[in-house]
Amino acid sequence: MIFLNLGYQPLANRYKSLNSKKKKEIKYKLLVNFDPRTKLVSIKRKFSSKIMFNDSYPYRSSMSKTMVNNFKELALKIKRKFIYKKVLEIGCNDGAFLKHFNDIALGVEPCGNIAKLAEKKKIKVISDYWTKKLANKIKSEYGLFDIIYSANTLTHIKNLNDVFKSINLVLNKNGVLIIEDPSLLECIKKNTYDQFYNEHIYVFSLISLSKILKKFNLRIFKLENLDVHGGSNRYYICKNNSKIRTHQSIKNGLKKELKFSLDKQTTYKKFGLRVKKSKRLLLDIFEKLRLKKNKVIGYGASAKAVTILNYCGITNKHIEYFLDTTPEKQNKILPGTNILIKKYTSKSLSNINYAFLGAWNFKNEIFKKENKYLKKGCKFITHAPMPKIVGK
Ligand code: DWN
Ligand code: SAH
Repeated sequence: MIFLNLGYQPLANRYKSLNSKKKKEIKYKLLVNFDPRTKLVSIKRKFSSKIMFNDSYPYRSSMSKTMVNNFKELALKIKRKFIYKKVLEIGCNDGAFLKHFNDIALGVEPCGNIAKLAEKKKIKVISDYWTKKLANKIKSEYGLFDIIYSANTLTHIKNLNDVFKSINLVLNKNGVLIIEDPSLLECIKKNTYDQFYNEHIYVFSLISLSKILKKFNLRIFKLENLDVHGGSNRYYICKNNSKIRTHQSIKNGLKKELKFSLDKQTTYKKFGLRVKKSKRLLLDIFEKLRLKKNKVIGYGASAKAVTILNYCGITNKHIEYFLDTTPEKQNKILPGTNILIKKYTSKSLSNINYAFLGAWNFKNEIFKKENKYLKKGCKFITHAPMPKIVGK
């Protein structure tokens, strides 16, 4: 059942260079589907990894202290709780997690430019896509792995059958697979419709992921709810016949999702209506500020911001420019909006009254960093859970 139509959207991480500013961008209809049988939420038009992830991919995991700490804390936890000899990460990006294991770590990262950043941290990286062919190659060269980690990556890969068959090939008998992704429950609760875009092919719930894993004789034995990326789930998974016992958090997590009716179509229909209302309210805020000739900029040129702005029809008429700390995004155009992205400096907000919070998932980190300007009256526009202007 299609429950959300986010209109025509460009590929979210395809930032345009200034010389190709006038070139027409290709946009695709973005529809989001709930399957009442499998309970899986996915986008209708699914792109292959090769189209989305290549040597000009701009996303770096280490651009926020929040994520750097998140990966560090998990690494410390793994060191405390598990016995392991080797750690594999699928979608290791710039090595923010694997740097804590370097000599026993192996990373898989298809984007050559980003893989290089991980290699600079002395991590062994294979720059390729996660497939059965690659898993077999890794198995013959490195043997089996005790820990396999993948954050915000497996949901980006169209063929989940291939993903989990490949993982089974390299996971040790009593090994642990840890998957971390935005939680569907939190996304529905907080109206963060921008979690649905071309890279987020699937948004997992505990209900849907448990069903998928059963087919591959894999079992989720523990669930952790995290604050990162607007509310994420960290799933600890083992082979069905592993000695590891299933933790109470699984029962509790399922209960929570069922209580919220995450398995029912009506939940998604109501969400679809809330999203339409959210669009109207956000546009209202921008239109009012524009009519009063207020200067508005954007803060954090995230893929999620691309989705929000393209859905709501917000362009360079409403937002003068964006600020971002990522070198790969600076002096480029935010896809589909004609808005220029400028380099962030610690003084960037000195004459700014209004900034749209594109990196809303890092609100705490950003508010702490910009406390001085917030106190002076700078305000942020945010879209979730419902559009509003926030400040100090
Ligand atoms: O799943 C994905 C997640 C993990 O990362 C990928 N599909 C792509 C990407 O999604 P995103 O672009 O929506 O991620 P972020 O991490 O929400 O992006 C935040 C952006 O804001 C980055 O470009 C960095 C920037 N930023 C900034 O300029 N100043 C972030 C912080 C915290 C800051 O202080
Ligand atoms: N794990 C990091 C990066 C998430 S962004 C984090 O949580 O911050 C998604 C990452 O998945 C990108 O680095 C991308 O190159 C990688 N990726 C996408 N498709 C992939 C595939 N088919 N195989 C392996 N990695 C993939």
